Amino acid sequence: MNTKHSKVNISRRHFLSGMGACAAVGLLSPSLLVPGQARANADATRLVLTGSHWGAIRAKVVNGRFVEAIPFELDTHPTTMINGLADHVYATSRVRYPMVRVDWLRKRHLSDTSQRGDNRFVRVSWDEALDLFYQELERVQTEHGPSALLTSSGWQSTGMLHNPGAMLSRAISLHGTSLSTGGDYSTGAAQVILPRVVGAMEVYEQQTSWPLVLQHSKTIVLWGSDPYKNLQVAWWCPDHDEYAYYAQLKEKVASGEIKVINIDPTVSSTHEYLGRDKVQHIALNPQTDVPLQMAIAHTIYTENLHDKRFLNDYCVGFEQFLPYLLGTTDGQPKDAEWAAKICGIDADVIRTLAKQMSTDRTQIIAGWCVQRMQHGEQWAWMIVVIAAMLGQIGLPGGGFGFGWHYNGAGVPTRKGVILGGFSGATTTPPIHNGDFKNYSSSIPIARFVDAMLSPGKSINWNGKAVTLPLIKMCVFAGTNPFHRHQQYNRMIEGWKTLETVITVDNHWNATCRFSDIVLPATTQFERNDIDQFGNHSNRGLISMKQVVAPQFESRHDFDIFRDLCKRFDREAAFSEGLDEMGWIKRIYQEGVQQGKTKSIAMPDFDTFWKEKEYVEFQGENLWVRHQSFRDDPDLEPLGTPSGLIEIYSKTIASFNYPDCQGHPMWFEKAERSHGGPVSAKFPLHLQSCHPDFRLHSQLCESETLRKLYSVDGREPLFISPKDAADRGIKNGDTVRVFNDRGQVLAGAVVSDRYKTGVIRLHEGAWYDPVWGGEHAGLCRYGNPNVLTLDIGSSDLAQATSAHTALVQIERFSGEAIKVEAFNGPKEMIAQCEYVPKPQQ
Ligand SMILES: Nc1nc2c(c(=O)[nH]1)N[C@H]1C(S)=C(S)[C@@H](COP(=O)(O)OP(=O)(O)OC[C@H]3O[C@@H](n4cnc5c(=O)[nH]c(N)nc54)[C@H](O)[C@@H]3O)O[C@H]1N2
Ligand SMILES: Nc1nc2c(c(=O)[nH]1)N[C@H]1C(S)=C(S)[C@@H](COP(=O)(O)OP(=O)(O)OC[C@H]3O[C@@H](n4cnc5c(=O)[nH]c(N)nc54)[C@H](O)[C@@H]3O)O[C@H]1N2
Ligand SMILES: [Mo]
Repeated sequence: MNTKHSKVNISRRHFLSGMGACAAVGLLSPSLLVPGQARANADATRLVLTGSHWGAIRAKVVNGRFVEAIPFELDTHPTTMINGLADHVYATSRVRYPMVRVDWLRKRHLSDTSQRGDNRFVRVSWDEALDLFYQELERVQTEHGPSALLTSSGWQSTGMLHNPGAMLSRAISLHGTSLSTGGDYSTGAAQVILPRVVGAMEVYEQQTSWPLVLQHSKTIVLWGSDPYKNLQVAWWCPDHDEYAYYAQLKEKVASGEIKVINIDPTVSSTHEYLGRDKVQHIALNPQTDVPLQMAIAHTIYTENLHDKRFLNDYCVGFEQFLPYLLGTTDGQPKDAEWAAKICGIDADVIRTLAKQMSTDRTQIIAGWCVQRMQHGEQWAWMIVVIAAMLGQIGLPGGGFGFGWHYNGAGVPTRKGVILGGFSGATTTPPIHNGDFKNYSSSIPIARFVDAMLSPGKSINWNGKAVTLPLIKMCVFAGTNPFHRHQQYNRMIEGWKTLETVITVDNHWNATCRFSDIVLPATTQFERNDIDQFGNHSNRGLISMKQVVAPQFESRHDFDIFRDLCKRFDREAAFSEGLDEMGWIKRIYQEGVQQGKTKSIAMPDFDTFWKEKEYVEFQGENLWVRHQSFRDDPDLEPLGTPSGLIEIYSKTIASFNYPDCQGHPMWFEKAERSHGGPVSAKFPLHLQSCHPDFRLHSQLCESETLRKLYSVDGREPLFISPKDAADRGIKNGDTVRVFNDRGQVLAGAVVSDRYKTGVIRLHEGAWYDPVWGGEHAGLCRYGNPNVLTLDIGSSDLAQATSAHTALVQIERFSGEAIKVEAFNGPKEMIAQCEYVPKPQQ
């Protein structure tokens, strides 16, 4: 099932490495090694170097068409996903022209917003579209003020210049102040709790160098983490160097030198890669990690295996936590017997696991899915508490880490430069600087639909009170809220209260469908840019050369937002007088200056751009996370109030939140499978993990990739053999997945990698409503967020709880319904008649 080293790529790698360079070059002619410019003129076939979230490629262009993505020579572990990159340019779903929703074009902000989702749009000129955009900004600022305007971006594309989020942000803030948001969907709970516990976010940081882990660790615990799948993509262009270390880990697991334990309801891709039978699987019930953690802590303590010196010298508050752990406060010892009933793991297995973790060096590798749940903060906190009790934090191959599956963590960092890029900030003051009218000026991003539904409501957020604003207008660039957010039918209700929604995107996804104005952006393959090569590894810099001309009427985000700024006389403040190449040159030259301060020599810009096309940095530094703190806690204190690890946090206790108190605790979930709340009605836990063959919703548009995983044209629904048999479901059947929040169709894939009671629909599957905006409306393709629950993780982080959701499944026996998600809008003429939705 996993995607790395697909046949295609494996054979290509072997092909390249198995022959002399000349032979390979001959076959891939024109030469890989001649300068880009010469290549460009060579003949009708060109190879163009560029980077992406999926890695660097040589894009093969034949007669002006991008036909194939060939892995960059320095990427020895390319992902299968690059085979979808040409489709990213040419898919049927490309946004071709500026489009305005029929009724909005007639009545502007007074339109019938319940028609959103019916997908009927009118093509307009760029000038008309940008005039409308500007007029709406002006109207909302004057009529309602900054609290009524929300902008947001997300995973967009790589590139230091073409950063749609920064462009959106700069353009809007040159016009007027607007709502700001905090947190993100990735690590919303962990990034709020961990700074209070260990003084740093932990999630996005570099981890201990792999060579040290491979040398020192005896036990590696993968706790809800699937690096092998998730490292395929990265924020900047990945080099995929970390995969070489996973290959070494595999060898050490095979030889018995390192023991790997996978705590996960499923056999993850990493588990499968390391060897199904070589890895110990703790297939706990979903959402029950905290009871398991408590029982591990209880065993470590009662067996006297805890490191008293570490708890004493490096931590505060173990004594306040202990009465809860032992049950003196609530009469319930959090022992293995207690936990076994909740998490479905035998008490003996839990005790053995605790002892195994206490023997020799243990590295805990924690992912992020388990914090993307109700009370997700508690699990992250308990990871730290267990590691503190083991006393190995700051030792090579010991302690905890929350970022191993992301941005190539663990690959030693090279000495290099980090480019600045186009910034969303500006020193030019805004034209409109209105009053927030007692509404808060910042909200947690995952609660933005709460604001639409309950403006004026007060909620708690990390020690502050937030008054949710009355939002009238949203602008999105580089994010797809109709993939990202939870519980769409609730979101659609909130969406109706918005007067105007503007989206800049390159694919006609469901967010475009639910917008009023849609502006077509170029893809990254239609522009020039520059990127980091490698993330934590800092392997180098890479030029991103334009592969093909902009398709249809798409324009670069840079030009779109610059022309918007022209309408209020801020063009110069936006562009700083530079064009695309001017910016790229400036970004590079700032890097050269930075390099000088670090004694790193870099070629001049012309040599870089026209000849070398990439720069490789040298000097790998081995490093141990938290070592400086361990070596000298007085000189290198953590950023917590005590400077130490806070097993008990006075600050959090002082907030008096019922769902996040002074020390980690087990709280029952709103919905939980395996006998928990709501499971009698909806017995199956819905995982909406990150996809094997996509980056969220990006590349779902690729038919080439969909052929690898879709089932009869729909998103795969992974289900255990028993759950399938109980429902008479066979591999390849179309199934209906439903709960009280909605329903979707999907194609069954029966897999013994899933525990009974656990099913999966990957996040990012395109939402394909039969009639947009209707509650009962079925999603024809299989998007999980139709079914997920939209509540905050707790009063502390107010993060998404996407993974707290139960469903039921049945074989779908209705008439075959065609998937329409990838076909773009229905183009209407401005005078077309209103067609009401059919009554359901
Ligand atoms: N149920 C569930 N939901 C989840 C998650 C989960 O685990 N379960 N995970 C959450 C997480 S961790 C995340 S990070 C979010 C991700 O949520 P998003 O960041 O919203 O996801 P993407 O699909 O990457 O959306 C990026 C959008 O940018 C567009 N785009 C690409 N290039 C450009 C460009 O150059 N210009 C412009 N203007 N647009 C461009 C793409 O076409 C796409 O529509 O999803 C969250 N949602
Ligand atoms: N291929 C690919 N890689 C990606 C992305 C992508 O879209 N595609 N997105 C990137 C982004 S933005 C992010 S935020 C990260 C996401 O990183 P994560 O959130 O860590 O990734 P997931 O794969 O969703 O989940 C990791 C593991 O958690 C397990 N899990 C689920 N529920 C439970 C539970 O109740 N208990 C335990 N113990 N384990 C559980 C899942 O079975 C899965 O194996 O991935 C990044 N990498
Ligand atoms: Mo994420």
